[in-house]
Amino acid sequence: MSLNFEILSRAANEARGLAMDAVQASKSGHLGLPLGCAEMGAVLYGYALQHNPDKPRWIGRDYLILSAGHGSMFLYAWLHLSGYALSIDDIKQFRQLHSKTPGHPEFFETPGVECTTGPLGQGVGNAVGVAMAAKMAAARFNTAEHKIFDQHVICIAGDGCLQEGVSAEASAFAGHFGLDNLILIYDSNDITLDAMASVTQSEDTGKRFEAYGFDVQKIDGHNMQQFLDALNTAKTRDNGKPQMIIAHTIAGKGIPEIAGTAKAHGEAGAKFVDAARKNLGLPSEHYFVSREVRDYFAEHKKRLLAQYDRWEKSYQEWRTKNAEQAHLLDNAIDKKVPGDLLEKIPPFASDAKLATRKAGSEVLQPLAQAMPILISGSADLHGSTMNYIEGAGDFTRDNPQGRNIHFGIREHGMCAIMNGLSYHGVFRASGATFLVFADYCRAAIRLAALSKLPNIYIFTHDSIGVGEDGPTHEPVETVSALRVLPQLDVIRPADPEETAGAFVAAAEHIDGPTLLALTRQTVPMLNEIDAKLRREGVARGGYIAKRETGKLDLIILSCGSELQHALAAAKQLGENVRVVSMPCFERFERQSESYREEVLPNSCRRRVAIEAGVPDTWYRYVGLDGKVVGLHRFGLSAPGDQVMKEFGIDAAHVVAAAKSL
Ligand SMILES: Cc1ncc(C[n+]2csc(CCOP(=O)(O)OP(=O)(O)O)c2C)c(N)n1
Repeated sequence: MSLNFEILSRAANEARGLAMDAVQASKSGHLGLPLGCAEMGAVLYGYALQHNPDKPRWIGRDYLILSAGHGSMFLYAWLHLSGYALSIDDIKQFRQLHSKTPGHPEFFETPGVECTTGPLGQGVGNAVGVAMAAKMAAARFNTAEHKIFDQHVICIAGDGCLQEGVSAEASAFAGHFGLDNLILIYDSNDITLDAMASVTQSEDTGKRFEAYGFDVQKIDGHNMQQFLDALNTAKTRDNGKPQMIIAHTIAGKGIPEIAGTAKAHGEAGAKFVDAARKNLGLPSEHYFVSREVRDYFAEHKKRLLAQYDRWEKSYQEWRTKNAEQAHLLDNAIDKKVPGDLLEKIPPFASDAKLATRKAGSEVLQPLAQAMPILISGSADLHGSTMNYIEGAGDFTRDNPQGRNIHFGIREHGMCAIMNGLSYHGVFRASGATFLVFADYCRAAIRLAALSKLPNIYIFTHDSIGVGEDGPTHEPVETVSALRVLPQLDVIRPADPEETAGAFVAAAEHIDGPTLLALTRQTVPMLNEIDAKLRREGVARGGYIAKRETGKLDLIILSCGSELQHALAAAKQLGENVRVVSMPCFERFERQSESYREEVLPNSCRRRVAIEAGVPDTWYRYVGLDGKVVGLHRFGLSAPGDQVMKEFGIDAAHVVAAAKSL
């Protein structure tokens, strides 16, 4: 079958019309991209993409990721025309309360939306992650006879996406690891939001991507044949290179008053829409889709479903012949986690002296064995973060089965790529760096939380206990800053047994990300707390680590490497003192009110918390009457125990604080 230019041009203009009507009605949104990329949308959705509108999560589909998420009406228009469960009424609700058509694409909210995008550049990182996951899945599950995973990942990015550093990190990674299933379409329209792109960029982006290891083609993005040829070339070149198509387009094409200028980017064109619609041959009826275009897409959908059926038949054969692999894949997609993970982790010797990062390393091995889909990467710090899966190999061009990912010194890219792995939906992504660099990752972690991706962040060197490396490497505000991110579990375990509980809690938490904050320095085994309680208590977020023997009149709260000081202080303060271990605020908040009241009874207002960091988040639990032993300044370069001492992070200061209440 060849391209039917006439009907696809018409579809492009009708998609333009849908974008214009929706933006006009909501008095907000972005017209530049949906209008500028309309011809490419027609070729992709009307011809080239392998997908199934009735089964948006079909594992054999091509992925289309709109990194330039502000152009969301592009996606909504084409998903609607393609026959996804996205009605014209949904389009009419663009950007309205609880609609399926939010301002920027949100994963979960709209069938056919692969990733939450909007913060520019993230989608490029996501696409790289999806492409990596697709490579891994092909290597793990395809057989000579059955190619279950055989797809392309197409990403549409604008100048903004490619100006952002995260896309550079991710693209360099894609080039290095030879992700030739990735096709990056650069919507090169020479404009950004404020001005012409030339005001802020003069680099040769094509050359830059060639230097990353991409193949680069340049086309007129309004020429459907050129675009299709470029797509086909990109799909069939077998040279181990990711592909870039630089599509020169006119932003806002169809509204002459603003087309090709920075005004086209947003909703400024909305006031010219009535005339523009006429010029495009659209009738006065808004949200118009012609019978011919509807018929074309209905026919096209039949072709897509037939293609899907062929895949499904081969898939069923594969399932019969590879029952064990099929079972593994089912469990992976359903995010099933083995129920007995805690039992798989041997107890730590009661006289062990380990940093929690080292304990984490020991915990990770049996977990990784029990969860063959668990992937563990590090931003060039495996040696320090200690999250290398022994015997699982490294992910490389030649070994896509490898489960250890060397992300390089690309923390932001790593986290955006991890999001892509999770969006893909087969693998569990974990990644590691020093906790202080969570700030480099934050934009991607925030999106993981928003999209409820079950990522596991193994972030080590979690306090001033880092010591000699000094204040640049000593997080003081980082744990608290992460605690305020909605939908992110932050777990800071106190000793090796709590670390075991923390890793299992993270593995079992499948509807959102978990960040594990682990120490660089050795911590003692807290044997005075029952080992089973330490392991299982973490899952509840907070638990009574030491119960008072007399009448309760003081509660000391802590977590991580400071819990030892809370316990030591309690010994000095006598029988009426309770110690609460609070490794994860978010998990504790999800417990029943009665459980929370049992652990932290309202009646006891004499409370002290200790953490080697800024005190603010602890006031939630110690209240106005309580005190927090912490620090409100940056750390120091010196041996870690001396830095702790210098700032009074010890039992003596807890005792003093308690006595002062
Ligand atoms: C990280 C980030 N910074 C800034 C913005 C705000 N913003 C949204 S679109 C845009 C302009 C992007 O230009 P381009 O990618 O060329 O998009 P076009 O104007 O062609 O639609 C800006 C600055 C954002 N969404 N994300």
